[in-house]
Amino acid sequence: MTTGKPRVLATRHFPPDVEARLAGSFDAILNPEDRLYDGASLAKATIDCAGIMCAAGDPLGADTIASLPQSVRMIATFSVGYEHVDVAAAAKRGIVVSNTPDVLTDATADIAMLCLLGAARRTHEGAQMLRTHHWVGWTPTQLMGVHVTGKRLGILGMGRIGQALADRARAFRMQIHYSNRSRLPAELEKGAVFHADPDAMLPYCDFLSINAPMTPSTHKWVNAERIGKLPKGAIVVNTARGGVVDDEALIAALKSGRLAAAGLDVFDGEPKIHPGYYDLANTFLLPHMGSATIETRNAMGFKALDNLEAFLLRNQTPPDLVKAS
Ligand code: 8YV
Repeated sequence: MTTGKPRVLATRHFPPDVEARLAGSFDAILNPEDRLYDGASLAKATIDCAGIMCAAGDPLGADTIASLPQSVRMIATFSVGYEHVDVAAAAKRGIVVSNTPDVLTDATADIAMLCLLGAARRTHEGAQMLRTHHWVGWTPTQLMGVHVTGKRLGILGMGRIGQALADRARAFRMQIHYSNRSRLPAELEKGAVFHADPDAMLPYCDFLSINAPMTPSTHKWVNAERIGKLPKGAIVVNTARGGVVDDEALIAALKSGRLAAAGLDVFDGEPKIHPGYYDLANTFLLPHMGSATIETRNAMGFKALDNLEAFLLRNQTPPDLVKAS
């Protein structure tokens, strides 16, 4: 039965309130079992679709985009990161792309601070000791971690999430250093030290937090050479994209003690993470939970829908249009 509304395919099972609105506004094809599409099955499933609501990890590279039916006019990703969508290939096909900035800033910055604290204070080891019945009781030397207050935090990528992390870290009296494509105005910089050359920031990082998107220039940016420029015993935090870190180099530095610890929420090739991480006690690892609050996931979905509705129902430019760089 045709509803007369544009057809939109949801590649994933989204929160109930988001799917309810999607189904109200559009002729929605939902994915209640949350099965993963590959490029070929996605192209087949989008026959007669005007829009696709997708998420990070979906296969929307140039090959898939080239094989999408002509009916597809818009891809709205339920994420701020859009490295999974070949925006240039979409533009070539006349397909517009939108993302969901702003609404996940606080939730992701919270998780970055959690990763920082979790790694510094050996919380994985402590929690595991307790839950495996190996806690013999308090001792004066048990699980001594690294102090956070007053230390230097270097932030690679001072966009919305980097700035929100800096705000949180200031409450811990951390000294903020950052590197970004451009220097922030003083009211946003709030006294943080800007490093035009990100490599030059590394010697100042007792903690290094990755808050930069995954691009060809950030791919495996945290490598052995750069880890060597960090102070000995530094801590690396990543809540952006796993591909920004060279896993082999990070794991070697965590094993040798060159780095004290790492707090990671994202991984290259997730969910099949580098097996070397599983047995490393000095890691605090989370399964890509940066935006995982009910409020945030709803807000992301509603933002994706604001964009789809603007373009497909009202013929307007989507408010969060992503342009090919
Ligand atoms: C999302 C994220 O939950 O928005 C992003 O870029 O990394 C996550 O917090 C996920 O990517 C959903 O698509």
